Amino acid sequence: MKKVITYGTYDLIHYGHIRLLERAKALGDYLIVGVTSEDFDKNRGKINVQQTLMERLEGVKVTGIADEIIIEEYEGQKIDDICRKEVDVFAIGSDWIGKFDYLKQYCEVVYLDRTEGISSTQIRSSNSSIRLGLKGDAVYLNKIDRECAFVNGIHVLALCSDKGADIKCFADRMQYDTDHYDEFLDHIDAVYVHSTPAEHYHDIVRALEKGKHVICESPISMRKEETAELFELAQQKNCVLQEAIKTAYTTAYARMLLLVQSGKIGKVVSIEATCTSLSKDTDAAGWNSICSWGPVALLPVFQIFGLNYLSSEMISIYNDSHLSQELMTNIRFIYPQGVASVKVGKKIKSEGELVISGTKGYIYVPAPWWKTEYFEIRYEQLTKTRKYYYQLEGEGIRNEFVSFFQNMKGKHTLAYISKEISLEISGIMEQFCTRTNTKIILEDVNEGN
Ligand code: C2G
Repeated sequence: MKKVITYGTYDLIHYGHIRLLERAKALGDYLIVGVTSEDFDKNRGKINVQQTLMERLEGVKVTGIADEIIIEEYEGQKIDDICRKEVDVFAIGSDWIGKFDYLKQYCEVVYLDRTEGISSTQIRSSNSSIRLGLKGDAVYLNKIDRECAFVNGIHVLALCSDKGADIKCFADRMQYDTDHYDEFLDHIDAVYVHSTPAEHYHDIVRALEKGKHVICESPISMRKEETAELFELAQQKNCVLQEAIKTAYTTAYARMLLLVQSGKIGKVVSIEATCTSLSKDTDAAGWNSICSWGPVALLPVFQIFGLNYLSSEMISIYNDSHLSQELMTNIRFIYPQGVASVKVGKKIKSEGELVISGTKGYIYVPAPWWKTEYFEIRYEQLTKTRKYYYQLEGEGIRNEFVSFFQNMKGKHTLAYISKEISLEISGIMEQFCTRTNTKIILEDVNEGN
């Protein structure tokens, strides 16, 4: 019996896939089809897959062409499969020409002509293309534009900014200044807001009132009540309102949370998160340390311990009596099950690590933990240390926009930051601004060279 094997994602299975399977099968008597797992696809940069692995397996199954279906989970698995299953022919589409020649030492390799004029990418885009506009002045918008190019179905086509010239990527696309925000909104389906924290609320209200979906760089607003109002408006208008904290969408962070929840370090009793950066434009446009770093540092605390803390204390250190030059802020939360401490600063430097301590061991995420690909679970016995690595493409921004896209399409599978957490984050911003429950330290710092 001549055995043939082929591999693919088979997302939204189409005529091109079916033709390939038929021709592969015709090369022998028995066809094995390897369907890629979600992790495998993510690792090779394929992030826009719309169907789950189960749906894709089912898609291949109903064609009735495959004699056996397996899951492709790891790099190098093809060699393993070919040897173990005594495969005679490896077949794949001509878009891979040359890439699998290394398999020739194990079996015959055949590249079959790809069917022109059809692809999953095309189907995904035509199903549902979203016109995205960017609102704000930050240079960070360049990054968003660059990363959105990897997200199928999202097209960035307009910018609304006072400093359009600084945002390099927009030379040949629509640009509006902030006086024309309403006109800008008329040209898009969804907006990414990264104006100043104080402007977020108004920018979001106007977008939602026009029925536009919103993804807003955290914090959504500086007052808990306002954020609640925005979520209500979003619901009335049937729009998505999503908080953008890119860390939440990185694979390493998401997996780390799952390991904590599954009890790998026992019961969690302490969380310490530090985020600092030294930048010249400190506090530019209201992006002080609590707005810039607070939401990301608070995220693991609220996601692991929840929101029912018994008490909290905020300590802010300033180096001027007008309280305009904040050096750093520390927030301590007391929970029934333990304590959490968050340290953020834009005029100090510290080790930007995350440590989650439990009754059996602890998780250590090295600096800069908010964009890490790597973490360790450590135990009393050093030999028991486990290291985890998950490749990070685009600092989490790509996944963030895939999640936003899926939310807009009504698939809530990737909503990582709950509304309740968004509300609590705004509450902390409010606490900082009103100095409620806050200790102030005035540090007379004479900066040396
Ligand atoms: N295909 C084709 N014609 C198309 C589209 C796809 O012949 N119009 C072929 C591809 O060449 C591939 C198979 O159908 O052989 C599955 O395609 P995808 O689902 O896009 O999977 P792909 O990313 O090519 O995965 O490690 C190799 C991968 O597993 C192959």
